[in-house]
Amino acid sequence: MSDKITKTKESIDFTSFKNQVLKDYKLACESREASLLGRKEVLTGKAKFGIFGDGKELAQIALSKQFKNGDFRSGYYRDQTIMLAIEELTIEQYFSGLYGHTDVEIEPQSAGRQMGGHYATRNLDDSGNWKNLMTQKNSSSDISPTAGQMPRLVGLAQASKVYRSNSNLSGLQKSKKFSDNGNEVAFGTIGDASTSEGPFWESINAAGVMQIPLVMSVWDDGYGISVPRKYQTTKGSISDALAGMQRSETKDGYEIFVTRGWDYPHLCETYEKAVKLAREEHVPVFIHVKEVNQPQGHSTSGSHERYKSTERLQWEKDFDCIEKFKAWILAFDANGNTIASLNELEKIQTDAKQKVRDAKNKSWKLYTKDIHIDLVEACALLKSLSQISPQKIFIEKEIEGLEKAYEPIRKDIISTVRKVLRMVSTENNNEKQELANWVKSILNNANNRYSSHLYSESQESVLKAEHVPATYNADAKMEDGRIILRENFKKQLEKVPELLIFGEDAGKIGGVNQSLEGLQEQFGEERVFDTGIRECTIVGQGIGMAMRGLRPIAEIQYLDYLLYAIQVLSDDLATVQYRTKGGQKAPLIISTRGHRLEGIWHSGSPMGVIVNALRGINICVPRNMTKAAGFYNTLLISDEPALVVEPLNGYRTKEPFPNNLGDFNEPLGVPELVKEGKDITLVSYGSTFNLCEIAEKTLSQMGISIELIDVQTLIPFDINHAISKSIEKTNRLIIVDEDVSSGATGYILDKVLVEQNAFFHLDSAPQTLSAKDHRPAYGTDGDYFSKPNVDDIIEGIYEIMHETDPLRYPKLY
Ligand SMILES: Cc1ncc(C[n+]2csc(CCOP(=O)(O)OP(=O)(O)O)c2C)c(N)n1
Ligand SMILES: [Mg+2]
Repeated sequence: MSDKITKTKESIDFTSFKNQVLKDYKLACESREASLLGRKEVLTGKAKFGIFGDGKELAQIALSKQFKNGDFRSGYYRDQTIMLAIEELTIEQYFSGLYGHTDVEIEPQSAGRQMGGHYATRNLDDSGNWKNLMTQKNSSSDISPTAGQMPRLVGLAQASKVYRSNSNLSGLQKSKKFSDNGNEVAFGTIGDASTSEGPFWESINAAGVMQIPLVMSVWDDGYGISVPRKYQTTKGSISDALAGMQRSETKDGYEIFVTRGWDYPHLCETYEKAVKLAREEHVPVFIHVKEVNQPQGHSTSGSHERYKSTERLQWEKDFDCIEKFKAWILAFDANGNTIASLNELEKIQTDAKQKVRDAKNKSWKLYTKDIHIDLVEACALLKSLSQISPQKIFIEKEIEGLEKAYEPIRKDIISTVRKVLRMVSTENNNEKQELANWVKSILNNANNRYSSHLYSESQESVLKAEHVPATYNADAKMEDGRIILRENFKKQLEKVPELLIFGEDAGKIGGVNQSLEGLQEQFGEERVFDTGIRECTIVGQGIGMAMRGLRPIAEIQYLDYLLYAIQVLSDDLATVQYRTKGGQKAPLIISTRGHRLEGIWHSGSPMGVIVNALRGINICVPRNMTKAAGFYNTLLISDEPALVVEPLNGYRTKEPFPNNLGDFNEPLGVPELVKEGKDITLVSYGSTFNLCEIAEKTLSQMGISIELIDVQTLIPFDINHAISKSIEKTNRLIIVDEDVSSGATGYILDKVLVEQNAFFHLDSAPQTLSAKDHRPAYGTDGDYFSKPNVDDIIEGIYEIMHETDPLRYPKLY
C-alpha cells in the first residue's frame, strides 16, 4: 500500500503531495475540534442536542477528494467533514446550526429549523429559482429518520443516467444547470446500524437493477447507539451480506470495496477507484468502511461507557483515525522525503483548536446578538409601561428577571411580555398598546422564522398559476376518461422534455388502467418506464430526480399502496422546502388512483392519513379525468410537490373531449360549485362526489334543493372560503366521503367550521357521512355495506331535513 503511495508520490511533485496531506490533516483536526467543542456547548446548555462526525474524518476526506461540481450528497448526521471539505459548510455555520440561528445567511443549512448535523446546500436563489448546480457541490438536505436519505439517493443518481441517455434533454440549455452529460455521481452515506432499515435494502436493490452512478459509503463504527452490529446485520458485515450483489463478467451489479476508517492511503486509493468507475461507467459502487471509530460515543444524550467494554473503549483510542493518520505522516519516508515533524503536526492541532474556538465564539456572539435586539426592545417597552401602570412593582420584577437571566432566549423574552400583558389587561394606554404591537410583530417574525416555506413561495407556486379553462368543440365527442388522460400526457411529454413517467406497469403496458397506453412506444424507455414493485423508492427516484431539474411523475399503482411510501413522502418530500427554508425544492408529482374497486387493498381511501401526514404536499382529488388532467397541467407549470388521486371508476366513464389538451388547467384550492341549491350544502370529492350527483337528482325530486360542492383539492383547501359562503345561504352542511369516520371529513369539518367560521351560519347540526371504520369489504355488496352509497346519502340528507321540518319530510322508516 505505502509502495503504491510512494509511486504516486514520485510521479507528482512531492511538495504538493505533502501540502495536500497536511491540508487533510488540518481539516481532520479542525473537524474533530468542532465535534469536541460542540459536545461541550450542549453539555453546558448553550445548544440543545449534538450529534457529531468525530471518528469519521479520514474516510470523509478521502471521499471529498472525488466530489466534483454538480455531484450530490445524500447522507446523514455524521458528515460534517464532507461538508467542510467540499466547502459548503464553515465552522461558524456549523456552530450556528448547533445553536439554531434562524438567519439563513448565517445558518444556510436550515435556518435553525433542523438540529445541528443536518446538512444541505442552497440550491435555489432567494426567489426560489434553481441556481446553476453545476458550479457548486450539492448536498440534498438531511433528514433524521435512519436510512431516510436512501430513497432520494436513488433518484439523485438516476438523474445522471437520464441526462446521459436522453440526448434531447441533455442538449437543452436549461439542462446545463443540472448535468454535464450525466457525469455526476450521487454520494450516499449511512451508519452501519441503519443498514438494517427497509429503505436501505430497497434502495440498494433498485440502484443495482438500474445501474446508476451511486457511490454508497457505510461508516461502520460497530454500533447503532448502544446496539452492536451482531444484532443489526447478517454475518455481522454489510459487505458480506451484500456480496451476492457483486457484479461479474456476465452480470451487472455492484462493485464492492472494503476499506478501513483509519487507513488514509487505502481510503484515498479506494475512493479514487470507486468514484471513477461510478462516474464513467455508471456502475453503482459500495464502499464498506470498517473500523470507523466514535471517540465521543453516539450523541450528547448519553455516554458510551454505559455499553462499550473496556477493551472496545481502548480500541476507540488506539484506532482513532486522526492518531493513526498522524502516525502514518510521522512514519512517512520516501527516499528521504518526509511530510512533517511531530512539532509541526502539534502546531497544526493547536492552531485548529484556536480556529474552532474563535469560530464558535463568533457564532455564539451572532446568535446572542440577534436575540439581544429583542431583549433590549422588550425591556424598554416594559419599562415605559411600568412607569404608568398600577402594576408597576410586578412589572419591574419581570424586567429584573429578564435583565438578570443568563443568556435569555426568545421564548423567555416574549413569554415575559405576554405575561405582563395579561397583568395589565384592564388598562388602556399607549404604552400597553405599543407592547401589544411589539408582541404581534415578534409573532409575525416568528412565523417567518419557523413556519415559512411549507409550500413554494416562488413565482411558480401553484396558487400563482394562471387558470386556463378546458374548451370544447361544439360537436365534442365523448371519450373514456383514460383516453383524455393519455392524450393529455402525450401533449405534456411533447411539451416538457424534462417530464418522465414511471412506476409499476407504467411502461410496457401503459399502466394498469391504460392511461399511458402506447406512450413508451412513442416517447421511448427513457421517458416512460417500468419500475420494480417498491413504492418507497419509486417516490425516492422522483424526489432525487426532481431535485436535479427533472419533472418526474411517479406512479403508485393504487392508493392503498401509498402507505408503503408514506414515510418518505411525509419525512422527506413534504419537508424539502420547509426544512431548508426555501433552499431546495423537489417538484415531484405522485400519480395514483383510488377509491372504490371493491375489495380490501384496492378500494381504500385513507385520505385522512394522507392529508394529515403530508402537509407540504398538494393533494388533488379530482372527480373525473378531465379534472385530473387539469391538475397535472397546473402542477407541470408549478414548482411544488403534489399527489393526484385519479378516481378509479373514471377510466372508462365517458367525458367530453377537450380541444385544448395539455394547455387547460385546473386551479388548486378552488372548489367547484357544481350545482346551486338552497336547502343544504353537500361537500364531497373524488369518486364519492359522483354518487352525490346521483343522490342529488333523487333528492331534488323529493323537493330538497342541494348545493353541490366538489372540494377538488384537500391541500390547499378552499382558499376563498366558498364553502362557508354556500352555508351562509343554505344554513346546513353535510360532508360525504369514503374515508373512515373523522378522517378527511373531520379535516374538512374543522376547516369549514373553525377556520372559515361557518358555524355562525348553521341552523342544523353539521353532519358527516363516511365509510365504516373497517377496510371496505369485497365485491359490490361489500362496497355497498362498507361505504356511503347513494341510498345512504339520500337518507342522510333527508334525515337532516326531517329534523328541520318533520311535517314536510316525515320519517322514512
Ligand atoms: C427511523 C429511526 N429510528 C430510530 C432513530 C434513532 N436513532 C438515531 S441514530 C440511531 C443509530 C444509528 O446508528 P448507525 O446507523 O450505525 O449510525 P451511527 O450513529 O453509528 O453513525 C438511532 C437508532 C432514528 N433517528 N430514526
Ligand atoms: Mg454505527
